[in-house]
Amino acid sequence: METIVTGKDTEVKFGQGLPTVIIAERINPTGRKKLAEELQDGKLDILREDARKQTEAGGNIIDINVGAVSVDEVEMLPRAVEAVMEETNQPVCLDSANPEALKAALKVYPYKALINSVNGEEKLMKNLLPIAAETGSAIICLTMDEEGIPESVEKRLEIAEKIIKRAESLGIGLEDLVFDALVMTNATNSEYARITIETQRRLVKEYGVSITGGYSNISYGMPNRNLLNIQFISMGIMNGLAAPITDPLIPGLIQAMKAADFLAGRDPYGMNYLSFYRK
Ligand code: THG
Repeated sequence: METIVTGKDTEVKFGQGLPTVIIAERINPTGRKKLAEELQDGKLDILREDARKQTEAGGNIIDINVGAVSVDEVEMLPRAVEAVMEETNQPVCLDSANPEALKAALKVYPYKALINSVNGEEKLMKNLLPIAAETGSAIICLTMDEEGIPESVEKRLEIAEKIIKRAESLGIGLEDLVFDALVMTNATNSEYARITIETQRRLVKEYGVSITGGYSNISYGMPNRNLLNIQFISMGIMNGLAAPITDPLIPGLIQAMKAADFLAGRDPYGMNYLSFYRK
């Protein structure tokens, strides 16, 4: 099963057995005061630079989150999408829970986008899955619901099953559902990394779906976050991770991913690895 999203003259494919692709996360005002201030002033200079730099660094899909205090996402998300399209041909991932903002952004995006995200909450499934169905977008599905983030793998799988059934009833194919097994900081509970990996393995085994996750979450509160992020992405790649949400500018991350793809049998004969080092 392959998930496909597109930009201008660009197709990005990911799924089991395919090389890992990066959903580039930097366009997000969380923890970035300057970006938040620009968005509040209606400016898009930093956002444009982030789109360009992340593409140059090897980001394959550009996540766009404009959710800051007092920013009207319905107005800002489509403007941000238009700005990103002027800087890069890589497809976009629309990171918002606001159905009106998503609809407005999808209206100005003439290609196939990734929506980020729905979860097992009744209200979200009711509001967001029809938008994915009607626009032919792919959509990230979080394995949580109105009761929060389940600690157990079994409960996360039950929620996945519920979302899959609902999506199927709207005619959304399994290839357009990208599952987020939920990455939480391992500083809080040292089983969290294992729970995420186990959930991913089960989702792949039972449904064959593409897997994503906010991989930078693993290291909150710990020193040398980049090291933990890189290590956890490598572990994910051996265990079915198709498209991590992460920062492609982290030094060494792209190299580690190419190595992990090769070792996980996702880069036959090391063709990508070899061509990376021929450059
Ligand atoms: N799952 C899905 N989508 C997501 C997440 C997820 N979207 C948002 C988030 N989690 C992933 N994106 C980010 C973006 C930024 C940071 C972490 C995750 C981050 N920012 C630095 C900080 O806050 O300290 C600042 C970065 C900088 O200035 O360089 O850590 O889990 N589906």
